[in-house]
Amino acid sequence: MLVKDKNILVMGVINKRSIAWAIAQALHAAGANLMFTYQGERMEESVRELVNDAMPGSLLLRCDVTNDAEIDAVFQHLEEKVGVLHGIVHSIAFAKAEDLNGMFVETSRDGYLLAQNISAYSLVAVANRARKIMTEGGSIMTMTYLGGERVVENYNVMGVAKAALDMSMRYLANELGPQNIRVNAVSAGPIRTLAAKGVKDFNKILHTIEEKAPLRRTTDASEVADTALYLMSNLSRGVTGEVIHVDSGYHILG
Ligand code: 0WD
Repeated sequence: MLVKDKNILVMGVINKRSIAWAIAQALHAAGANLMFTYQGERMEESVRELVNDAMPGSLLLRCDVTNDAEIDAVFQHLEEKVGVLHGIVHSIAFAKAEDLNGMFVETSRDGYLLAQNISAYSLVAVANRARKIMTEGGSIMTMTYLGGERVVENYNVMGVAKAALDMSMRYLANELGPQNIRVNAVSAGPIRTLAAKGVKDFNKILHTIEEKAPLRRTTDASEVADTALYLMSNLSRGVTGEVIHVDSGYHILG
């Protein structure tokens, strides 16, 4: 009954390993009515196949989050087809591969702005449209990482983008609270996905978690998904502006 019949938009599925896909599965199993966005033509077929197989009939909309017209079109479509929106799962980030290793000090202006645009500003852009159709209150969640709180080797420009994302989440939580729209973030431990492929020495990072994290194991996407279910549901009704770490406890270590 947690999210039964709630209309929730899931942004950021690219394949079956995507964290957004694990979240979608948990929400679907709990009876939510899901809608999906995909980045562009290149992704359309694989996302469509995945969604149609598991959740036939789900609305699938194209949305490159760097494009305001595409974001507008998504929410116009949702208003017409669904009417009221209850939740958004924002699980989108991007940085150029060359900016995810080497020296942060050498980050190009382009690379810096691109990471901010896709990984942080997109949450603001989406929330601004969403609030107009979240007429019964709502829950917006995004995905963040420890590298936005402290220096994590090689995370570089993405760490700076996550810091901006975390703070955007808090400003949004403060402004949208009076409308009973809650905004939170889940800080996941490293999970092997396509996005993680861009991070140098990812295996080494996983190994460190297994060795040092309080739970002595890495994070599974299904663990993130269960927390997302909580955030999308009424169980978290008193929680906003929060970063919940689902990382086997690794963030408490100095
Ligand atoms: O270890 C990890 N995998 C962690 C991921 C640990 C902690 C946080 N996260 C975050 C990521 O930073 C991201 O915000 O979780 C979120 C989801 O990441 P994921 O599930 O690990 O990665 P993936 O399955 O690749 O999905 C991210 C997708 C993109 O994939 P690529 O591989 O192209 O980066 O975000 C989407 C795209 O589908 N995306 C866009 N969507 C719309 N417009 C855009 C865009 N311009 N750019 C990327």
